[in-house]
Amino acid sequence: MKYNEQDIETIYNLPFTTLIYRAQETHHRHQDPSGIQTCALKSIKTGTCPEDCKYCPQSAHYDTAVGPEKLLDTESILEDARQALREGASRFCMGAAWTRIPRGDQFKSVLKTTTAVSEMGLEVCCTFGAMTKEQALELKEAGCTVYNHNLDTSRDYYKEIITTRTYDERLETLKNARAANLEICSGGILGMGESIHDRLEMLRELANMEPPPESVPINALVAVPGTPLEDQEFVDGIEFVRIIATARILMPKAMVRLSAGRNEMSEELQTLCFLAGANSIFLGDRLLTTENPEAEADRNLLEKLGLSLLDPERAREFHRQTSDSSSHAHLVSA
Ligand code: SAM
Ligand code: DTB
Ligand code: SF4
Repeated sequence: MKYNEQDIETIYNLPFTTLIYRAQETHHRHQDPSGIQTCALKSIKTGTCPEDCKYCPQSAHYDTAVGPEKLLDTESILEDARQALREGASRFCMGAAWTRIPRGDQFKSVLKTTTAVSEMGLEVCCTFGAMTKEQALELKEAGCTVYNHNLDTSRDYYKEIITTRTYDERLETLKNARAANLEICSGGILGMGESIHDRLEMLRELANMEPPPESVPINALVAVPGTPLEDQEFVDGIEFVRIIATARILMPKAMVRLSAGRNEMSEELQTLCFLAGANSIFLGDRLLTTENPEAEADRNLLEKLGLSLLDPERAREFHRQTSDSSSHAHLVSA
């Protein structure tokens, strides 16, 4: 079933109480309701990216405080992976400021790191820019489980944010990831000046993929000095929660990740996001280049809420129990 604009607007505009109720109903049917997936994030190659993404502190087009760093070697990345395991992360995400995955020694090194991290018992997620189907197959073979590649916003608004690559190129990479049997992690950023319609169009694009992404990261823009979006106001909290709830209802089986911007959110706003169906966070005091809450603060919050670290096997068990026929939202009217 494909969602149309009207279906999605109807869900988004439900009275807040009903929206959260529907999101919770979906969440309890398809997910372990008390489990929060914890992912660690590591920038393995930072800065001087040739793309002009207006939100990104790593773009070479803007003068930000992010200094360039060459690709890190396997051993130093493994130190972070060990710490991630100690802190209770179940997934280790590696990000690189590349337009596309390079060929040659750098890719070989990344493949070696991927294998070593997966052998530690962590799920590996990579986000390295565009990739071919062959590269996707090699990553999969090396032990990568998931590829992150965000649509970021609607097809229309994309052109306002990035001019050096196209929406279709993004979709092509996601197709290549799928063809190699990699899981897909794809979402976007709220608070870049886009309209609510743009946000819903992005969700429509994601929810209509066949199959939809297994993970949907929803980032709040972290307005970084030096980027063209440095003066953007932080996204409205209630609008943010409505998008999380809509994503949960549209993509019942996905992990909906409350991603960048948590450092700028109160505990109460994050809690509303969990109520709306978010069930994944980045754990550790750094995202790629910006700050994230301390792991200790996150553990305290989860404890206060009686939520626990999600066991990936338990999560898969919940997903297996729900039949395919119920994997699409029940459309509801107010
Ligand atoms: N270069 C690769 C790419 O663009 O796919 C991977 C790394 S890129 C930094 C990964 C994602 O981080 C982007 O797609 C974007 O959604 C998110 N991101 C980057 N800067 C951000 C910011 N200032 N605030 C929120 N999210 C951001
Ligand atoms: C995603 O959607 N958010 C993460 C991850 N995927 C790679 C990245 C957030 C980056 C925030 C800006 C920074 O720290 O540089
Ligand atoms: Fe480069 Fe990715 Fe940042 Fe765009 S979002 S500038 S592609 S690192």
